[in-house]
Amino acid sequence: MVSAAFANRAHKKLVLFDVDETLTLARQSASAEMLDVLRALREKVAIGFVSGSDKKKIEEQLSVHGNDAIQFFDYAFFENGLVAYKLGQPLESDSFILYVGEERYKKLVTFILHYIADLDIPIKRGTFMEFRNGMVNVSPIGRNATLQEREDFNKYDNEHGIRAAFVKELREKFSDYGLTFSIGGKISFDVFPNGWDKRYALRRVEDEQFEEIHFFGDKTDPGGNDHEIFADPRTIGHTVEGPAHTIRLLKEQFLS
Ligand code: M1P
Repeated sequence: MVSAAFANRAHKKLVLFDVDETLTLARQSASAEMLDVLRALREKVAIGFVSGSDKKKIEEQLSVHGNDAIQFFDYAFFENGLVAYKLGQPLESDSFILYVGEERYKKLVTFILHYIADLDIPIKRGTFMEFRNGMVNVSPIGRNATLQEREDFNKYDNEHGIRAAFVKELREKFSDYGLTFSIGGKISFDVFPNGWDKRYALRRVEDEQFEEIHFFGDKTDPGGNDHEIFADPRTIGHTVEGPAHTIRLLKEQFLS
């Protein structure tokens, strides 16, 4: 039985979405059409998003066209659900630094910054590491890169495997840390404790006992940051090739 909070929905189902390349183009805003479709969907089922990104970035992308992302969705899961809201109210958070410990974290940061300093890539910008509540995000080019610089780096990375080599080295060097190194976006990778991938969000909806939980994402292949939640037996997974594809599938499967 779902709680009274969702009693007005036609179906006791939850539909969860990745954000970049699923609800929006990478790091861009949701379209008015996407928000209209989600609004119609929310009349039938509960809806939520699960992103690796932090609150600030997601709000730039989803709090658009006069909406507030946290109010617009039943569940808002930032940083894989480590920072979470249900029906506009915050849920308890967990902490990356408490898990890793200051001393071990310092060794990790020192290694990462040395590694980036020695990297020979076409351009470097700023903010090579971003410390978040539930994870650390690492970018060889730096998070200050412009949209064009992001695209250029992503192309270069696909050809030269910069991030793949980096995470391989980290996995070997820090094998005793219990950490996952996950290449989710275009210019960076996320570092978080094992198990704190997007499945973390699922434990936060367990109390509602939804009859079905659907998940839509683009990086659903092994190694992608949507893979674990997509392949989890608790979800029905859907792979999409971008926001236009998501809209098409939602119209076919839920709104026709
Ligand atoms: O798509 C999710 C990823 O989005 C950003 O990645 P990038 O800047 O590399 O495209 C980051 O916020 C990352 O943490 C997140 O997983």
